Amino acid sequence: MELNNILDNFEYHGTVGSIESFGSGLINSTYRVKTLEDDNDDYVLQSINHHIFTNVPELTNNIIRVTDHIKNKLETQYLPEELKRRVLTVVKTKNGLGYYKDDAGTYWRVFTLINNSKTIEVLENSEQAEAAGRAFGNFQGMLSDLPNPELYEILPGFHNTAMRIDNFKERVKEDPFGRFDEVKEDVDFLLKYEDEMKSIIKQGEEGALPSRIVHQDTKLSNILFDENNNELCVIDLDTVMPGYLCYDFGDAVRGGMNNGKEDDENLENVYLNMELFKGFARGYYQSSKDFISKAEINSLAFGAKLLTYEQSVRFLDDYLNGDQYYKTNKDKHNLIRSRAQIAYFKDLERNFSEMDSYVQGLYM
Ligand code: GN1
Ligand code: MG
Repeated sequence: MELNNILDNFEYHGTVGSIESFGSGLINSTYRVKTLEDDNDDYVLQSINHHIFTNVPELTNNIIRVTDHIKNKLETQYLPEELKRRVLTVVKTKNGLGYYKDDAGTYWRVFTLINNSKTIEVLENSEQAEAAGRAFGNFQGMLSDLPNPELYEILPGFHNTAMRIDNFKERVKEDPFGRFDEVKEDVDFLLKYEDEMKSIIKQGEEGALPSRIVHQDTKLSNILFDENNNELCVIDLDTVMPGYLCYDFGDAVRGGMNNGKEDDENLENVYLNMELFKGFARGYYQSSKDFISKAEINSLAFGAKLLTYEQSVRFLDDYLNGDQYYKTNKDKHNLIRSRAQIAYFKDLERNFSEMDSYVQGLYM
């Protein structure tokens, strides 16, 4: 399908100069559209993986509600040109919809590209980590008064670790691709933590942790920064849904404060950078202190272990299931990813008490 023709269904302005592959997501495919004129915006064109996000109209509706809400909040603070850098803008189709379905059944959407923004692939210092923490806390804070109705639960039980573990055990039993023998030790290791890892869902069900609107995919590359490394806004809003604060805190520590890569094959590289963690926690504290509860503060450092554990379960589950969910680009990629997450989890275990007391200390 010609990307140019797809784009023509949207209300964009200017002459398309180039369309190039963009970003590093494991689910959707993303392109940057450059327009020739200096005074026209550039755009982000995305095909939505509707095998995963099966209800695209509801997905779109969530994103429009979330971005409109943030826009209304920030309107008094920023002039229009700057406001456009602080929250994503959905570009509608000529029929007024937030997505377009082509003849092949592929769904597309367009956002305005945020001017003079960048992502940070690897944090260089604790100031940057602090900005990242502020960005995610601030995002949660801005959505803490999103009016009813509740957002659509686009991926039910997305970070429901208890459900993930139960599904994983089923998969292990079925072993559809005969890969279990190879991963038996990994499975045994993970299942030792079953009860501990189910505790957050339990606290939620018992009413100890409030359900809130959270981002749920807080990798570092989902924050846009300006040229001076100040946070501008949070992107990739597909999984914004009801959940717990510790999911976002935890997933950011999982992705952004690991000295190694998510799929590092050299496990010696994989460990927590404590200075970055502390910076991140300080930034998160600054933007969450006005709305966070005591029980939620207690859950934050644990969230790092939880999300890392869950991610290793998810990667291993996909490996056992023949690699159908995550894009992979080498043999055994999901297994490599899962083992890197297990190694990181072990390091978080070692560092847990220092992490937890540092976080608790901030809110004292
Ligand atoms: C997926 O596509 P991307 O990179 O934004 C996944 C996250 C995982 C991440 C692991 C909807 O995110 O939950 O943490 O890969 N998103 C979905 O890199 O499953
Ligand atoms: Mg994502």
